[in-house]
Amino acid sequence: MARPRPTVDELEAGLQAGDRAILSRAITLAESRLATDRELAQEVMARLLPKTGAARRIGLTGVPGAGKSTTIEALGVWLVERGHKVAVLAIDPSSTRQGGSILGDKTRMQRLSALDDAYIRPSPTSGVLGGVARRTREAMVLCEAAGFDVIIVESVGVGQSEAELADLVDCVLLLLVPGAGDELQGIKRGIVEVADLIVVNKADGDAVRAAKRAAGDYRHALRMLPEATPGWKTPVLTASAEQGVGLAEMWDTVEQHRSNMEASGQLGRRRADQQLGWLRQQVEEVVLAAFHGRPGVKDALTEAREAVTNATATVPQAAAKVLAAGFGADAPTVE
Ligand SMILES: Nc1nc2c(ncn2[C@@H]2O[C@H](COP(=O)(O)OP(=O)(O)OP(=O)(O)O)[C@@H](O)[C@H]2O)c(=O)[nH]1
Ligand SMILES: [Mg+2]
Repeated sequence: MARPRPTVDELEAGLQAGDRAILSRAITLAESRLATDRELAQEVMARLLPKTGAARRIGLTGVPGAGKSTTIEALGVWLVERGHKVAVLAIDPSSTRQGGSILGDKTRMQRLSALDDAYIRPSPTSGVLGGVARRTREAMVLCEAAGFDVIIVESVGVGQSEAELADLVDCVLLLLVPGAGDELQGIKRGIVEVADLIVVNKADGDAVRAAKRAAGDYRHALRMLPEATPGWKTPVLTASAEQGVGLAEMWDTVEQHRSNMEASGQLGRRRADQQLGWLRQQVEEVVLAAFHGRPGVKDALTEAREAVTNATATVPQAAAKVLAAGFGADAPTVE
């Protein structure tokens, strides 16, 4: 049954009071397929925008089983104990993943999810509007508006999501595990290239030495790669999320990265690039969808595909026909 929609004033007041139920409601409105819901969410975001942006935005990535959830639980509790308010978001469409969904993770993040100063947002089920990155961005802004000063975005490091992750956050933390001399094997180079901090997890019991050795290997390998943040040498640490070892060092390094970025101006540049990239993407997506929605374009595209496949027209000729179908007399010339 549909709940009555809150007013923009109610949402604003609720967010400012740090009300987690209102926060969930606002995120759901931002993801809604209903334009009126989204407009409401945009309105409250616009009001609160000046109060956002100060949070630590951290991306956590790593192969399945690396210990991301365990790390979030341990680091999150550690941070809350030190007075922080921690929000956890997931970038993955969880429905396609086995066992790793952040909703299932709520049970693995039991201590954290029980805390008043923590907020864990389950991944949206499929069928909500917008790309994953856009949804995460808006959820992040709303969490900041609700007073969360540390936002951790979890992403499983197997696909293309790492570039997307780097585009959302200030600091990418890559979690690795000591493996049989794997160095950079099995890990997509792309992930390593965007990592601002690498942590070799599961450095406990018999694995301590292997973890230290792996950390050394990664440090060595990193020298061959460009810096993820200009002017910052990606540190490689070891930790045991399960035993809570290495958390202070992990957080110190995140803070050092932050100070480094602030001092060099990288933080402002990175965030401006992210915002402008998002702006461009939104305009382009809408323009493209509007073009494809014009009468005649679909048929013209089908014909153009056939013409190109059967070599009865050149590609520019076929493209010109598609544009003419959509734009008529205003069709831009094909270069
Ligand atoms: N020995 C040891 N085991 C750990 C540590 N951290 C996590 N684990 C174990 O590794 C397994 C996977 O941990 P998760 O935290 O669920 O890993 P994840 O990266 O979130 O995995 P996905 O969500 O499936 O991508 C669990 O059985 C954990 O108990 C650690 O520091 N030391
Ligand atoms: Mg997990």
